[in-house]
Amino acid sequence: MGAQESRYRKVFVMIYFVTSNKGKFLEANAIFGDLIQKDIGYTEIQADTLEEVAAFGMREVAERLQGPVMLEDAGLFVEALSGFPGVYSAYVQKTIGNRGILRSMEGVENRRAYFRSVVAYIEPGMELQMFRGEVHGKIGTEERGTKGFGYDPIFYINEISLAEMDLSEKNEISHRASSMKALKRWLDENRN
Ligand code: ITT
Repeated sequence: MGAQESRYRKVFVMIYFVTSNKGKFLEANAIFGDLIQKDIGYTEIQADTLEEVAAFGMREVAERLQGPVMLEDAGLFVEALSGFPGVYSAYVQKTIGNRGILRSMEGVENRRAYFRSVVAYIEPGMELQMFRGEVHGKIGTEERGTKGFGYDPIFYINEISLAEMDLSEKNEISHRASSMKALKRWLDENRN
């Protein structure tokens, strides 16, 4: 392969990760190593599932960016709140935040909850691919830790909150790590 061709290949294989969330980007990039963050925004429709939100967003984004593109929609699903905030997680985090979730869980015994991540990927000439990951845990009774982002301080696994874990520890177990690793496996098998 000549220098010119190898330079072209390198540019082509770099994947754009469309997200406004630096924390997400850092976690994903710790798995891929060569992602490019694109904070260009896209329409997040009101829908029943993360898959619908991701697929709709991807249609818009794929028209605006040439080359391999991924985006991810994630949510926190609390069992005692019938899956809330779920697809409304971004809005709820911005409005009532972690304190609001803790307040709505006061006196609630069933603290079970999970995070779900759906990553969508497309490249020219290929069909849309989606991969899902989940991590199950509990809503704590207080915010703990300063690492991570979003709901991490109130989401506990074995008495430790995600915000108390280093990025590498979170990436051993998280919803995002699972969906991203599934995408990475698919890319390793399906791209030259
Ligand atoms: P983009 O859509 O621009 O990627 P976002 O932060 O809006 O960024 P989501 O809609 O996927 O991302 O996330 C919904 C909410 O859930 C948002 O408030 C996040 O902070 C939060 N969230 C997502 N993943 C999380 C994680 O791993 N730990 C804690 N909170 C998370």
